[in-house]
Amino acid sequence: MSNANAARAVVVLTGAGISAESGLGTFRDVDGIWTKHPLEDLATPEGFARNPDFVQGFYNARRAQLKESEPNAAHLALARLEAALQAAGHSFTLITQNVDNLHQAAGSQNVLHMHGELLKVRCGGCNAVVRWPGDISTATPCPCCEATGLMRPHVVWFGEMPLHMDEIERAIDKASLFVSIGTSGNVYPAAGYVRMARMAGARTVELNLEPSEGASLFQDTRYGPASEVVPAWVD
Ligand code: BJW
Repeated sequence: MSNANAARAVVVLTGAGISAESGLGTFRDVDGIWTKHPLEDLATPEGFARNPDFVQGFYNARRAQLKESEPNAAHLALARLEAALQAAGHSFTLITQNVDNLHQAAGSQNVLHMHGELLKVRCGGCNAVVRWPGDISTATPCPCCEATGLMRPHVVWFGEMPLHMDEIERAIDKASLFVSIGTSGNVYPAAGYVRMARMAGARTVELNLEPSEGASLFQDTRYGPASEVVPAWVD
């Protein structure tokens, strides 16, 4: 039994790096999304208010890219780990900053999407969250309140409150093992979770292509592509 399978309460935090080998771009790497498009225009409520069609077009393009993507060996390894831990009566929580659905496609069950989900849209009027109905423009009416012009991607932009905060903090408070995978550690509150986990007494592990911003806070580190280091760590 590996260390991962032996832990009582495992919390895993994932970021864009885990989906890089599935063909989805990261944000801050050399050719990352924010090097091609200014984040102020695409990932803030102010940017959306200034140019909603541009932002909807950006998210529609990422949805099209997601349709062509499949989970890789790292997503599959985490789904195996969850199944093994649950069979042993232990707990497993997967917190992802990613808006793709590749963890679910790999078979993960307990996934908290703290930055929302690409395949959902939200009404800015009544807050209804619904599955993305296909290409969406600002003129699409809300299926719940029927208001037009208020549908937006169900994602968390800078300055907005991430989702599932209470559930995430409860899981980290009980964690015996905290593992961070494929995230640069630049964006809060996720970047603060390793410190929170240390305070809760958890062992901390970083699996990433290279040391993240918070690398010194991790007790174990393994660097390399997620499709190699994650299965090697899990199995
Ligand atoms: C590989 C690999 C391979 C590559 N294998 N690895 C000053 C100080 C502190 C905080 C703030 C501050 N000023 C403002 C803030 C708050 C702000 C923030 O953190 N800003 C920072 C820039 C400083 N945060 C917010 O506004 C958040 N809300 C908030 O704080 O609310 C208030 C609050 C208060 C108290 C408690 C709780 C909340 C909201 C943040 C929303 C982020 N949204 C985005 C867009 C989502 C929608 C979309 O996808 O379009 O989320 S931005 C973007 O960054 C996206 C990601 O989820 C997020 C994190 O990026 P990630 O995943 O780490 O990707 P990269 O590209 O940075 O890193 C990839 C890593 O993978 C690298 O390390 C590579 O090496 C590695 N890698 N290939 C393994 N094959």
